[in-house]
Amino acid sequence: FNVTRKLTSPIDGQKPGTSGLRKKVKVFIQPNYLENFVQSTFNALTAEKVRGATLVVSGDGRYYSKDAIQIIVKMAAANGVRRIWVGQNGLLSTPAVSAVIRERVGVDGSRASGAFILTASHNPGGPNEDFGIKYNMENGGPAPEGITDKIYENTKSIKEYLIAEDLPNVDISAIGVSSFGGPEGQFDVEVFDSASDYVKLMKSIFDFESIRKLLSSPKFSFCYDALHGVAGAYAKRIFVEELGAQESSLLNCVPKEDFGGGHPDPNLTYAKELVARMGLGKSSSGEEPPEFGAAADGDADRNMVLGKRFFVTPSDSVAIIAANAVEAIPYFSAGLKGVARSMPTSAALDVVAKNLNLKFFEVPTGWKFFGNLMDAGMCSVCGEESFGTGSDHIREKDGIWAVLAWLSILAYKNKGNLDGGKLVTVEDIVRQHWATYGRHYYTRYDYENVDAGAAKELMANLVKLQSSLAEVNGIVQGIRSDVSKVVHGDEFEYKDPVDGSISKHQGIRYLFEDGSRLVFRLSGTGSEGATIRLYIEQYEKDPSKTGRDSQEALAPLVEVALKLSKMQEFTGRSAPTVIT
Ligand code: VG1
Ligand code: CO
Repeated sequence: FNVTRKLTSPIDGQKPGTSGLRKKVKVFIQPNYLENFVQSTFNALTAEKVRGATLVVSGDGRYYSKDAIQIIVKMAAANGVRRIWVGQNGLLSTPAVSAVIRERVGVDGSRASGAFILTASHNPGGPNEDFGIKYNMENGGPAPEGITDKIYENTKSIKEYLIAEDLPNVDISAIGVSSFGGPEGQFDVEVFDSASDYVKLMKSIFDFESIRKLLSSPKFSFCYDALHGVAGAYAKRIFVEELGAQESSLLNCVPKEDFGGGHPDPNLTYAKELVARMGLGKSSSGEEPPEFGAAADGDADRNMVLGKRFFVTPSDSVAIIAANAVEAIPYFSAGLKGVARSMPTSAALDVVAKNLNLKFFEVPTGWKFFGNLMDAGMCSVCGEESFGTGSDHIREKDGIWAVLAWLSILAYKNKGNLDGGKLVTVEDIVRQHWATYGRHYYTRYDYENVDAGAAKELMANLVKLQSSLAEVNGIVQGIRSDVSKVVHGDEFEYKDPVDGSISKHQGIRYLFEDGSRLVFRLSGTGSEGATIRLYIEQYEKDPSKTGRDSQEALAPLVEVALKLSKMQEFTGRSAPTVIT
């Protein structure tokens, strides 16, 4: 093939967000849009990470992925990349990409040093919906801010990109290697099985035999909903083939370019079928629900865990996994190096860390911040309130890992129970956890696609208010006299303990005397307008009061948050788009 230099000019708005660049497909298919971003990424990396390198290109299989893969392959060839690895049919979950970078050895003995992941995660897909791209580094984690800032700077001054226009399209449906000759020598594209490296890694972490026993017990029943995302490709291999679950326990496990028209976001609003099957919500079928249910998002890094008629908040989930990991999961048997959560995630994990005397870190939203801690050996288990949970086995959150972690805990707690005795359920485990550690009532209100200017004004007003706590407390007590006092207000700022880098403006916090918190943030993953996220949390230590309905327990704080922020005045919205 030959290398062509194509003239181009900068296109506005290519700043990567919390997790890469996410835009409507219509934006991505504009001439030069993808090409500019990919070339800007190559230019942001040091030469040895491009020339002669092996890179992974794949994603959640959403609409436009197949075209994007061919373009990126041609650009990689022209930029001197030696080898591209593609998951069969272009499918690799985000956690699988991380595992592939860290673990996989190519047919010729090569190792990968980076990846383009093609996904917009939990955002819908299809010609009128979202596409996305992000770059991961040699540790298997998302590019740090230093690199994403550089990519953005490059997109603002780009003048040309390199592409091997005459390279034929590669057949990504068949496993095998295609080799081509270019001006600098050989270029290979290796298509490989999307699941096998990931399955191997999971088998090295968990005790599959004990999970298999749990799943085959007549007392236990299981259900998994991939929402037509890429998790389906892994669910079948792991839950059915390896662990013996019934095929009928898989819902929506065929990956689709448009996720079947749905919103591949595993929460109580969007995972409707699973929620109904689990006996939650209004549309319950009347049949006896399974003991355990879980769902994933489009790229399979998120998870929702449910028990029979019972919802586990993601903030509780990471705390419970951390509290039980050493006993229940072989990978952690030597102990946890530390635990971490994102700032808006509830403090349930903090209490576990304190009780078990574990190192603890609070980082800004987004997985990239956990990676540095893990690379430095300071963190084993971490999580976010946004249905993200994971560990240092890779450098991304991992939806299927979280499900296997819960199944491991259930298997461990039920060791002697599967033949005789009563099953210890998901709900039992959570209630027991609350009795030991106290409960963090928690909810998140999302206001999606709000006018960007209005959202900015709302945030600015909240920051301004923080200059006088006396004034804030006056307002708060005027709204509800039954909430405690605000003792601190700030904009969260993080200094990375490993590399010393500082991330500012990571969300506005109001901290109350009794441990309650209100947090306000603007989303960095939306593709249109602005999304305001409001996080509300209240700690209850008294075991006799940990069983209340969460929305009811939080009602006073919710009222304070909405009135204090003047949500309706600024946004015109009387209710959030989604409550989780
Ligand atoms: C959201 C979540 C955040 C998560 C991010 C990426 O970001 O709040 O916790 O890490 O999505 O997850 P934001 O900026 O919209 O609040 V995923 O599964 O979309 O890669
Ligand atoms: Co995701």
